[in-house]
Amino acid sequence: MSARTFVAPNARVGLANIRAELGDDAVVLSTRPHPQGIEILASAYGDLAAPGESQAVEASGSRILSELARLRGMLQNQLAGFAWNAGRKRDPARVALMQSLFAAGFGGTLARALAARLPRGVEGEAAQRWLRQVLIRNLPVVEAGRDPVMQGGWFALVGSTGSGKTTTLAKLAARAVERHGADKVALVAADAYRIGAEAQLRIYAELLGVDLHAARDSGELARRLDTLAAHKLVLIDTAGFAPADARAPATRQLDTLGVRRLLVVAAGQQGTAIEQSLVRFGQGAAACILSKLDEAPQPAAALDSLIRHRLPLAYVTSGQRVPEDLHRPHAVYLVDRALRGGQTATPFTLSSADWPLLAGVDAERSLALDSDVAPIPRNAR
Ligand SMILES: Nc1nc2c(ncn2[C@@H]2O[C@H](COP(=O)(O)OP(=O)(O)OP(=O)(O)O)[C@@H](O)[C@H]2O)c(=O)[nH]1
Ligand SMILES: [Mg+2]
Repeated sequence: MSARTFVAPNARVGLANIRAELGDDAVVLSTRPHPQGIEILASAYGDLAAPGESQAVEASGSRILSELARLRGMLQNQLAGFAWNAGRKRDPARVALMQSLFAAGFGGTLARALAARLPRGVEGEAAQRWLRQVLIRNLPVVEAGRDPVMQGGWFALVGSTGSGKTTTLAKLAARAVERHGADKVALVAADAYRIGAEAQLRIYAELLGVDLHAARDSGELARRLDTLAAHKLVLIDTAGFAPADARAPATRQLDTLGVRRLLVVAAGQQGTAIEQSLVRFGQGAAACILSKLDEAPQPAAALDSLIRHRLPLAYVTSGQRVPEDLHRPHAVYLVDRALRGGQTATPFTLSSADWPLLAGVDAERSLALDSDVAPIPRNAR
């Protein structure tokens, strides 16, 4: 085995030199500080198991190779840790910005994009203020006076099961009755799947004194809509599906009837579920309504998806009361709420010691820690 010593100002440059000279799969054998930065002992991967160089490798066969692979992984993890620490020293503001975003629950795509745009020299509190402003500016909220629902038309509330479509529809209907009068608002129950869906809507229709119609398929809906031309606003309640359900994209066919979709997304869901919902139901939607904000300690994932998809947010809902718990969205409030979510301490919160581990440092130690963790009580399994 032939090992070579590399001296570089930092781990990143050292690694780049090693890769250039010994190949991408070079193995780092040891590192230590050097007056000029860092000294790295490395070997080309092929050299490790070169025939004749190491009889021990041949003799012990796969056991030694797997041990080498383990060491290689460990060293790579340590180098990732060096890179993390080097990055933190080189660009602490960018790293802190990404930490704030991750802690709040924003995703990697948006966090990286924002960190890359942080102007040079903006640090500390100023960097956090910059982040807040950028999020506020980029959150697409529908301005007061441009609310598509109150301007009138045909709207269908679509989205995942239980996201709050029917309750939100009732809240919107109540608002529209106040604005246009009960005779100008009609509801259509187009949820032909869930037992009791029409009955739930009928209760709201009776309370508000508005017409209720039922439509079991798109043909019936088209015919029904033809008869409702005199109404300023028609709100259509649709069946909820899981975003992965094959029937979910069919809700987009409503567009062909001249119906505009309002995507109802529960703010407290996992980022992946929100993203799926936006992709499967939300493409081409008129606007989004963020529901159940009261149940969302970390609504950042929802804001993240809205920002990336540029889907305008028309309303938020924050409780079960009809019509009280329906509000116009305020970007400042929502962004502050999302960033504050990163300060909530729970067992899911990352501590500063976790960040380098995430970057891969000292993977061995983290594995060893497993045995130190207190046993999980039986009833919590
Ligand atoms: N905490 C809270 N609960 C809400 C909110 N909006 C709706 N809910 C509740 O969520 C539950 C489901 O609401 P629905 O309006 O029936 O949801 P949906 O999307 O129509 O459900 P499906 O038709 O079954 O897909 C009900 O118990 C509502 O009272 C909200 O903003 N906050
Ligand atoms: Mg419903």
